Amino acid sequence: MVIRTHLVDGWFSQLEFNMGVASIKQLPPDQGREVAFAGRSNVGKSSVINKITRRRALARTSKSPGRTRELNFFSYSQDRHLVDLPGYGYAKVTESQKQNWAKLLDHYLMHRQALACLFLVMDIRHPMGKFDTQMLDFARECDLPVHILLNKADKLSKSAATAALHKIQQQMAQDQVSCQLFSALKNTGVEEARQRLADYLYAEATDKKVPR
Ligand SMILES: Nc1nc2c(ncn2[C@@H]2O[C@H](COP(=O)(O)OP(=O)(O)OP(=O)(O)O)[C@@H](O)[C@H]2O)c(=O)[nH]1
Ligand SMILES: [Mg+2]
Repeated sequence: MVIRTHLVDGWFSQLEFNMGVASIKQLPPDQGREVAFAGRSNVGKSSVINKITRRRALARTSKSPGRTRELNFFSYSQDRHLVDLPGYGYAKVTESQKQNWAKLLDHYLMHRQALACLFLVMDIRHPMGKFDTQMLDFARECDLPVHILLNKADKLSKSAATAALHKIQQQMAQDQVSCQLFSALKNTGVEEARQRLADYLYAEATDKKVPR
């Protein structure tokens, strides 16, 4: 399904940072629809969000891992959110902080009705790490669609990047999981991801249903 470009442009241009959530009780009301960006620390989740929404500095990025420390909600309205999740695998935090994040993330992923799709960002050079696989297993159990972005595709030759994509696609030959190449640096795959994100967030607005 294709939502018209001018609608998508309008929606994404109006997204605003809404809140950073550090504990379960701070979560905004579970209504409407949202897409969350998950992935290992430093894979480029925040950079991907900025590229897809064509907003230079909507989400804060950093060269050093561990930049995003809360669930950051970017909202178009009370009913439409993008969520930038803290990266998993970030070592330089205390054990109690790690447990706190894990608890919050587990709760969010398990109970959030508004969550329409998980955009799982991986570094194309090191895809399918332990946490990625856990996330995919979990999503399958909950019937939650996942769109995998193999980011930093600029770090590989075109043929190596395509080979990596095909390998993952073969492994992921199941419903509810799709996969694409992406480079936040070189703008690879932006349109495809943008359209997919718009479908999950806003399909209702055009009276079409997205799978869940
Ligand atoms: N070469 C290359 N570098 C990228 C790409 N996307 C992001 N980066 C770089 O990777 C680093 C991390 O980017 P972030 O977007 O902050 O990553 P993150 O996953 O949000 O990190 P945390 O919030 O710490 O988990 C930055 O130095 C980015 O410039 C890409 O497609 N190609
Ligand atoms: Mg980040």
